[in-house]
Amino acid sequence: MPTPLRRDGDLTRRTFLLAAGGVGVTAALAACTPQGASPAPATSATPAAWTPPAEPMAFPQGYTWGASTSAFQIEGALAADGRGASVWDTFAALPGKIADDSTGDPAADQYHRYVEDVALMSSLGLGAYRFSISWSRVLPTGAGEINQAGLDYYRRLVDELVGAGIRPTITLFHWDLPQALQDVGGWSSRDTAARFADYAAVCFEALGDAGADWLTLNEPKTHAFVGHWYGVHAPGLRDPDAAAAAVHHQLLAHGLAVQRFRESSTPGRIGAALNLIPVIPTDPDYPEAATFTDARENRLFLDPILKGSYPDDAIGDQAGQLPADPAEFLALQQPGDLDLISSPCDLLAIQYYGVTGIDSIGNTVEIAPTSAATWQQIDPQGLYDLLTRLKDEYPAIPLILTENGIPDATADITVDDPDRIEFLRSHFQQAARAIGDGVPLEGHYVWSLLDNFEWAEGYTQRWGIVAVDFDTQERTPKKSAGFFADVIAAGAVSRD
Ligand code: IFM
Repeated sequence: MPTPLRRDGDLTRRTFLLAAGGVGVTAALAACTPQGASPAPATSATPAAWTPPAEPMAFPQGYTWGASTSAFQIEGALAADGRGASVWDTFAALPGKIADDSTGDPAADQYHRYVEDVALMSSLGLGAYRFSISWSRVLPTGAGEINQAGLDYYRRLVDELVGAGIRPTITLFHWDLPQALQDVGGWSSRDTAARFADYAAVCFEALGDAGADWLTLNEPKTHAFVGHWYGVHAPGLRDPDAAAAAVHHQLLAHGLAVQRFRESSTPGRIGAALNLIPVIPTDPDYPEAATFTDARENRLFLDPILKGSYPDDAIGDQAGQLPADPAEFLALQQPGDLDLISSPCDLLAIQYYGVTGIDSIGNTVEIAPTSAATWQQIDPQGLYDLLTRLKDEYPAIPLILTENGIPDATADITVDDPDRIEFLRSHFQQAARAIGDGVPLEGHYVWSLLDNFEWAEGYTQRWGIVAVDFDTQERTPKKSAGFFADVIAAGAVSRD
């Protein structure tokens, strides 16, 4: 059985000592969930075991520098041009679900301001822009007749990007399932995977000429766990078996879409975007719960896609496991499913926000400083550990890091973001270090281009390198955007 990630002995010991003063909370690690929050104890920053060299660390020629967003978080225009409702429209309208009672309208109104936003990207020197397509803009009921006006929006956006020399990286599903599909079972239903493949084929046909990098799913873990188990995201279910079904059916959807991509001979590359998290046992004598947590958080998604099998320790009633019925999960799987899910991909996209400690009984332990998003335990070296683990334990595949970032320390609009500069600098350094050690990392995308609708947190967390005034829609690059532009221009990150 693979062991969860461990550092060198030094760090493990230090981590353990820090953990002794940490706060245990029920394990809830998928990104964006307030359930991951624990009152932040005054832990000192975890000192890195590695220090960057004095000279700037250069990135390879052709390294992709990008920024990411997603449709529901930035587009606004929820009622424009025939768009259908998604589960997030429904969920955000329920009282008490969103911290500030906001909705996805107007968000950053990119639907109407994409020209300005692409110009902004150009001014920063971005080589790629990752956005997602709203399924219900293209197919308002999730299937059937195409809404040409919705599809045309993405055509205009792609053309604008390509015209500016910016490569589109297109996510097909970033959690905004058409409500009409939720009404007939959502991801609990196997049929949703087939509907997704049809929708993907529509997008390949309409936008395939751009030679984009395509990402089938964004963070299937977060959508399955936070949306179907914790009930904190849409569709708001609290049912571990529904979460397990959402895992399998999303992964099946991924495999079917990869197959349609190959059949259509669409130029470009395809893969999935997984949020992964190093899991560090805080009691080295009892690492089992951390091993199960690693299975649930990481291997449950990596293994089927890259190895064609599910780990046998991710689901069950042990501390750290997804508490669904393993027999029910097995019954969802039909012959050939895992072959489909492991259809060869061109790349693996990973999203990295930090690490977690797990104690002997499966509680989350704070072992690193958190950001304003208290689920996020910041540890740049964890990125290096994760990247080298992928190289060492999985079949070789090009990697791109499609999300990496922190929220501002304040909910108020600001352009002064020294923490983000430090976060980016230290993560760029660890990425360069990993590349130097043979990791096939080809690009790094910051989350996020713009302040936006941060799901259950509404507009109370600002993750952009560009500030957005949601009243006027004025965009103002933060200091971190200037820092990022300098790194891009230099093709290198310096020590400080
Ligand atoms: O905003 C989210 C994004 O939608 C998915 N990954 C994590 C980000 C920050 O929580």
